[in-house]
Amino acid sequence: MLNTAQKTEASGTEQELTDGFHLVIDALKLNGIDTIYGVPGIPITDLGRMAQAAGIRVLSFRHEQNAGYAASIAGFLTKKPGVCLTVSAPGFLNGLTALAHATTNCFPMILISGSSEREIVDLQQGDYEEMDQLAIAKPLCKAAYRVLHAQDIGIGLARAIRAAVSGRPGGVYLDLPAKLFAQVIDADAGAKSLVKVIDAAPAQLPAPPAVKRALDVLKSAKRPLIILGKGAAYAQADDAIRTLVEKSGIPFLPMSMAKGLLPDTHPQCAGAARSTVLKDSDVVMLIGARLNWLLSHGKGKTWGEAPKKFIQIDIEPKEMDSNVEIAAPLVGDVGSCVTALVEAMGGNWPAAPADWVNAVKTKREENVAKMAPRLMNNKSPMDYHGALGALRTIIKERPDAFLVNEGANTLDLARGVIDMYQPRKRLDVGTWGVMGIGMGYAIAAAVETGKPVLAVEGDSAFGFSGMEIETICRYNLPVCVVIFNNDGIYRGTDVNSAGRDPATTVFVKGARYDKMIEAFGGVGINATTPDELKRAVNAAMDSGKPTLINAVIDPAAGSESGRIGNLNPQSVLKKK
Ligand code: ADP
Ligand code: TPW
Ligand code: MG
Repeated sequence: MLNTAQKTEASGTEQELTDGFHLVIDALKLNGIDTIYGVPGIPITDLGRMAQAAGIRVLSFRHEQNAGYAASIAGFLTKKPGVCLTVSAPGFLNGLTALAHATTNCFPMILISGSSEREIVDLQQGDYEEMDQLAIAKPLCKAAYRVLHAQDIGIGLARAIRAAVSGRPGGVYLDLPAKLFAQVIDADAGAKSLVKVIDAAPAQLPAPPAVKRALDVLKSAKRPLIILGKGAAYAQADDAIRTLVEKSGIPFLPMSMAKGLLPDTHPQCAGAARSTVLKDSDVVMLIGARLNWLLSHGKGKTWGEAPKKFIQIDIEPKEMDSNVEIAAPLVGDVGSCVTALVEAMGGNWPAAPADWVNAVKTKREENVAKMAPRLMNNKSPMDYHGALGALRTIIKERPDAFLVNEGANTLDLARGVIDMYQPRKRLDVGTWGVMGIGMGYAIAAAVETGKPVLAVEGDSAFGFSGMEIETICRYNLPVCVVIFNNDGIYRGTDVNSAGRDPATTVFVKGARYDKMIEAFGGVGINATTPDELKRAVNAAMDSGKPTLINAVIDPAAGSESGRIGNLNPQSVLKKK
């Protein structure tokens, strides 16, 4: 820090000085935060510049929401808080959706926002971009802090980091008013004020009686099932999880972003027998997965008539009994809990009941065989299965590539069709089913890991973050975006019965999204058959060049709301 501090003459003695800008940067660096996603402007323009000069990677986006989504998924991938940096009021609000998203999805993220002068804001005297940001952020994140004095920057950032990654991870807001950045203090005092967070996410071990209870319930099962959620993926306890699954011999079902924790082709994977295992299982062990809407709240038709017992591993004690009774709660981090289970199982744990294991296997093979011919069709315009059949092969051949995925039909069908082989490679809409994560996620995955990214996007989904293809080209990232262009949301065939404007769910017919990326020097390709699509994606992945492929999908191929049409209320009174 001292080399960046200014020297001044003060009453004849030389004093090393530092300021808020330097202290923020030094505090980030001290805590190993080496990447910032954001949009520059007052009052953080110089912060971005200086951070870049100090060796931090600062990625400038076209919209804060996309920078925020990038930060959130960087947090998921690295277990360090992803940092998003925004300007006051409107920039802050643009980033806030992503902060709430991070909290909802249990991803560690810090939204650092500049803000206007407290004295003016608090008296509502109309400052430039005036807004009480701290108050607005509070209900939407795990914790929110404001730093008013340069000597508190170190402790403020330390609190933000610890709040983001400890316990259940989530979003944290850090408010830095404009005046703070230019505050000058003694450099030595500044250096001493910085805090390197020690053991930011301490291991949380389950109590031995809770481990025993869980194993007793598991042992009593005739039709056991393990469900892996994105909390299990986040934990990076991959070996321990594999050992538990294989030692127990129990079929496992990965939630969307837990796909690849064990390969989808693993003999115990029940992904292709989902409805059977949910309905017929009698004991279900949840590992880092909530019984929220994505699992029908643990009750109702999806789960069948027979009584069920749940074992739940989660770091958040309040998650237990959130929807149904949890017979064996195991509160702790996934790594510690799974390791404790494996140890307590000992050397002669009984094999999972063979009739159940075989029933699941048979069902799964039936479903896979049913799907296979649909994936090989070479229709033009393509249907979803034909196009996804091509992409499925690409991920099989390139298992270390990331798959970013959003849309409705484009999401639901890709999730089912594209097998994943490695942990944390499938990144998608998450708990909210939100559209708009696509380009932010793709950028962060490439930046954080250097690995190639395939983003499979509905044409509507892409539109929410599409301008970031300029960002992808600017940083020359190995991202290949495939747009499933069916002329609209769910389908491109809707007609407005009043005849004036286009229907609400349709877009320009035959749009050529591939032309967009050409404006920024990227490669644009129009693909009308699965073979063309496969060739184009392989070329993009080989070259690592930013590429956008417009995959022409039959506008009539999709269904309303994809696979969650049951959640879509429809009027029985509407006029024909
Ligand atoms: P999915 O959508 O894949 O079903 P959820 O987001 O609903 O997964 O659930 C993830 C759960 O994992 C959350 O309840 C969260 O508290 C928990 N979790 C996150 N990280 C850890 C961890 N390291 N150890 C234990 N539980 C965790
Ligand atoms: C932030 C509502 C869910 S899915 C979707 C929308 C607008 C787009 C589906 O069309 P797409 O996919 O992407 O072309 P396809 O293959 O079915 O045609 N705003 C936000 N989030 C959500 N989820 C919506 C709106 C929605
Ligand atoms: Mg579409």
